[in-house]
Amino acid sequence: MRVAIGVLMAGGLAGAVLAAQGGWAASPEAVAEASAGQPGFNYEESRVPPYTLPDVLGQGPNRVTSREQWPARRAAILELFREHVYGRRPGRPDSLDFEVIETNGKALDGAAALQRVAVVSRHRGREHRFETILFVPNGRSGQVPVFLLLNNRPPSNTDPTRATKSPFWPVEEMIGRGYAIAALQVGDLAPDNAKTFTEGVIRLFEGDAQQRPANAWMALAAWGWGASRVLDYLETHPRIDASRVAVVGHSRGGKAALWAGAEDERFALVISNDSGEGGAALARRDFGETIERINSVFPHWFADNYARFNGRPHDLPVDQHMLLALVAPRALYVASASDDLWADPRGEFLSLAHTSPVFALWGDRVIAPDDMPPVDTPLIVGRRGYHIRTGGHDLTTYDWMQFANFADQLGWN
Ligand code: GTR
Repeated sequence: MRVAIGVLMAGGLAGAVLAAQGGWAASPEAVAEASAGQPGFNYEESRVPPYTLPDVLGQGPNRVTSREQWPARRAAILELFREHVYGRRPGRPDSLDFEVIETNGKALDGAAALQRVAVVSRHRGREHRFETILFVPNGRSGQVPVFLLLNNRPPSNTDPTRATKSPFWPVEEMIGRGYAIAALQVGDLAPDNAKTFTEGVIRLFEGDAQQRPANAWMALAAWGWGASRVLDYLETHPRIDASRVAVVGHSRGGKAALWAGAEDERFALVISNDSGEGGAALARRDFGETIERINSVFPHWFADNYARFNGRPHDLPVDQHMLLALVAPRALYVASASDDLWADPRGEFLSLAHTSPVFALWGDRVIAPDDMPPVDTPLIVGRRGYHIRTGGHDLTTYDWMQFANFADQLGWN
């Protein structure tokens, strides 16, 4: 039996919007498995309490009614996320250089050109370097679009020798689709542990400073900062179309990819895979992981200010649909997995749906809350795409092929 949940949009919109459930419903097996795996959290749709989302277009006389008014609203929302959620990241370092580590014009049996490049930042007498790996298809002439992965898994997933091939970064398949594909290793920017502040790019900018403000940048913001520096490099690459760069991330990498796309409007396509809490999923929707849990287990991911909302998501001045809306009018793709209830697939979809008032400013059709598709049935509406894949928390070749399909539809190929 399907249950309708009431979602009241604050301000602007008259009355309550009833959000019926769409095509997908979690299987009882997935609910049982999630409950056993991470007990003490809600995985029952019928137990999600009603919630009120902030109106993405704003309230009162300043409520946005035209696309010309969006940039000011966008800037205000971005500031709220910097202050309360992800922290404030710096701009470019004092100097930035790109050093070629390796080139091979005939990689993949001649199908692609491989480049490994060190991105070298110098700032206040300190130096930081990290590597990016790039494959560009030889079978396509001219400048080509590229997908940049923020790799949060071991480097073997982005093996430049291709001795190891991982579906997490399916080079051969993406090259076959005519797209370039790149990666960076997130831990090279900021270790995914307590050393976040003492190694990596936060140290590059702040040295050994002990006191950090409660809105200081943390690991997720540092990873996205790295994506922007790779984009700086891609802008110099003769074979890359820098106006068509997609930033992609899975899970914690997906949270970082969304924030990278918010902070850097040069990314033309932003892709979140299973990003969940603090990513695409609505914070106010009590399902799966919570703000309190994420801040206690991963205190180095978000600005310290975010912990003020532990157990109080309703007091946040934003919700994650507003993060997704920051991508407009660029392209946005959100992917979920049917057994990944910890990440709240429906909350990820609803977040995307609630960006509709913003994308509608550019004429895109509304994605309604009850438009959630069944598994393995991608939904593409103008500049936005969504799918929920059968299976668990992972980034797979299926997911990548949907990203490529979406890019094709955007006219990238
Ligand atoms: C989990 C975390 C999630 C997600 C995941 C991952 O433990 O609770 O928010 O980020 O890790 O990155 O795989």
